[in-house]
Amino acid sequence: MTTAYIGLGSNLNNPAEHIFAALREIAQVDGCHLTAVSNTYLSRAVGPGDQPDYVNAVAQIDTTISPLDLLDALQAIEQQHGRVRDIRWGPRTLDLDLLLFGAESIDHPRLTVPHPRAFERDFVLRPLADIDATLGFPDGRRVVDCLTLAMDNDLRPLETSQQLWEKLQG
Ligand code: A4P
Ligand code: MG
Repeated sequence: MTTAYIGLGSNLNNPAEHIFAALREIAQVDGCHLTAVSNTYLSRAVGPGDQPDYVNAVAQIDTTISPLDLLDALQAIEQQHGRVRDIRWGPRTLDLDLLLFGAESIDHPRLTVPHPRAFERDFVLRPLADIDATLGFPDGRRVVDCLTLAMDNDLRPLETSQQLWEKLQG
């Protein structure tokens, strides 16, 4: 059993609903058990052009499947949400990033873990710290320390983890 963290982001077509539905779908993946969710945040988009704000969150799961099988499952969920891959960092209905997979460092053509940009993004680090303020990366850096150095994307709290968790149970 491995504890893994998934970053969720959406900035098209009612982002908060995509995030909520995706949490449900992650909980239903075979071999995955949803164990915690972060607060959700609005954040200023990093990327080209004038894009709507994102909704961002992080999910914690316990899983028995391999990292590549988990990536396949996450990409299948993105596809169900009508994700179109055109412009890098362009607006999207749903982006699911595998942020951490236990203490593993993975360097595969399809999968880099920890997610290479996790260290510098407040919209990843803050929700990670919501779930576990003691969390660290495989290289020993602590999430909370990275957060003090991260770029500021004007995070605004949207829904608390508790509200979200109760809705997920309902
Ligand atoms: N891939 C490699 N490692 C991973 C991983 N750890 N998790 C590969 C998920 N995928 C991983 O991703 C391209 C390829 O990365 C995948 O096929 C997979 O094999 P993608 O989702 O198709 O493309 P992308 O998301 O446009 O590119 P990229 O570079 O992954 O973008 P990011 O870094 O995910 O950034 N601004 C705000 N405020 N909030 C956001 O959430 N997100 C992005 C996307 C940009 N700006 C944002 C946000
Ligand atoms: Mg991505």
